[in-house]
Amino acid sequence: MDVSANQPGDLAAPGEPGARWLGVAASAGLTRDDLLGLYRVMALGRALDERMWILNRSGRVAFVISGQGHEGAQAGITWALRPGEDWLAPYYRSITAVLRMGLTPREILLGSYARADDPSSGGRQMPNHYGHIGRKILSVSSPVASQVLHAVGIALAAKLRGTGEVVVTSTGEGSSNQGDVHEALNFAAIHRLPFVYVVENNGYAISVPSARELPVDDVAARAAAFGIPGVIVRGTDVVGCYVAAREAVRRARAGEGPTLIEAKVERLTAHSSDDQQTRYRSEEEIAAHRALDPLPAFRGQLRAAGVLTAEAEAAMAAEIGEAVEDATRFAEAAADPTLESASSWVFAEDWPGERPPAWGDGTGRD
Ligand SMILES: Cc1ncc(C[n+]2csc(CCOP(=O)(O)OP(=O)(O)O)c2C)c(N)n1
Ligand SMILES: [Mg+2]
Repeated sequence: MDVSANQPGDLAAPGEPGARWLGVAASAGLTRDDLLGLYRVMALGRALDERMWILNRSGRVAFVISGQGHEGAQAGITWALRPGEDWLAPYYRSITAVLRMGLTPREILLGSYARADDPSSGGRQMPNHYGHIGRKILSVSSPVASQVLHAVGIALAAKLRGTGEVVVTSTGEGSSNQGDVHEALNFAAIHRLPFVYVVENNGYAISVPSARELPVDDVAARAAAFGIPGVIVRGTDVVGCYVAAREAVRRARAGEGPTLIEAKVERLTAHSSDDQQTRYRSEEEIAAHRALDPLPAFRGQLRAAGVLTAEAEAAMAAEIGEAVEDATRFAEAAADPTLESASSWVFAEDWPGERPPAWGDGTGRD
């Protein structure tokens, strides 16, 4: 079910007259501050991601897996959440989503450098396997899609405890074929759990194109099999992503059950720093995908609407540049985990009582 044509955000194609576009955003409940906040988190996600590639290519961090091209969908969707109150079970491309939910650039680069104060795991996770217990960001699971079951478990707990929390998780479209996803959606739909499943469909699973991953055009079509809404949004349509997520979160909080949101996005980099995409993607295709970059598309909309002035844009770029420099300096200078701590928090006896360790946020740490 493609409802994006019926959504206000769908009118926000690049090139629309600015005033009309601003009216569309306003009718979606977004203020100018919201729009600037959305742009800022997208631009910060991009700048930090680009820095990671430089750090990788200069031998400072071992690995990068990128969110470039996914920023619009992640910003728009997570804007419908309450950071610190709702849960996010991210995946390895979720850099913009975790920034929105409260992870800082310093904390993200501590993870890239595998430093002792990395909040995802104290330096034990792979880079870009984001997590922060205190901010309700579940640590990324390397086996793709396994976090979907974890997220549904959290949603069940939220329902049983009546906390009002909503749980959002995302995967790529390739990962949406895992059995875990079907089990999770089935269970979440039966029990009307406060759960939103986001598929960031970038058309590839590493080198495998979507025609070899899926026998249908849209992952959203599968929602019907679970009796839940399946919504398609475009990652260049940040407002449309927000509108879809706002309705999904409203449903979830109202006890009406889960929603599947499929965001059509572009992967603007190789799969990871260990992949050479020119072996399976032509230069023309890579260039065509660049034209669907959500960051300049949203910037153009904000400029045309008079929301992003030249001064505001320059100030934001300077502030973001400084945040990236600061995070790099901070993580570069931070301490590695000690050798003696290598097996800490691995076995159950290291987890006193019910309280798991909270790396890097100053609580419960040895
Ligand atoms: C269970 C499992 N199988 C295989 C892998 C190796 N792997 C890592 S990412 C990836 C591709 C996932 O593609 P998709 O879900 O479309 O996400 P994208 O990377 O395109 O965002 C694969 C096969 C894995 N990590 N876990
Ligand atoms: Mg993919």
